[in-house]
Amino acid sequence: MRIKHLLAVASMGAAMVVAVAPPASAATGYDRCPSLRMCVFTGPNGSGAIAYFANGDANLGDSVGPVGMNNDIESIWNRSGHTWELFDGVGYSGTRWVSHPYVGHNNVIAAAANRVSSLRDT
Ligand SMILES: [Ca+2]
Repeated sequence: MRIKHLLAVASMGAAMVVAVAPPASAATGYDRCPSLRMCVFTGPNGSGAIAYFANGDANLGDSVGPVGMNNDIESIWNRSGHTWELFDGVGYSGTRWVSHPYVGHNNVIAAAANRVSSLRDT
């Protein structure tokens, strides 16, 4: 029983490390964003936690895909090469904002800050 408990804790600890560990390059800020991805950050100017997407996420509040980003996106870098849509509702609903490619990284507009709940490649 004791062994089982320790294994469960160790496993959870390992998963948490994977989720928050920076890349091996120890990049910071916007530089953490891989090419060909849509990157979103919980803080302004590429600070805070990062999540990145190839296709999108219909619900940032569920456990499918990155977690901890729902209503918590303050800056983005669209390196996907495509136009993306961001929404304040889940399932691509509600107020819609558009992110164009090739414009560099930036803070989201004030009206969208900490309000995005779904996003997708168009
Ligand atoms: Ca999700």
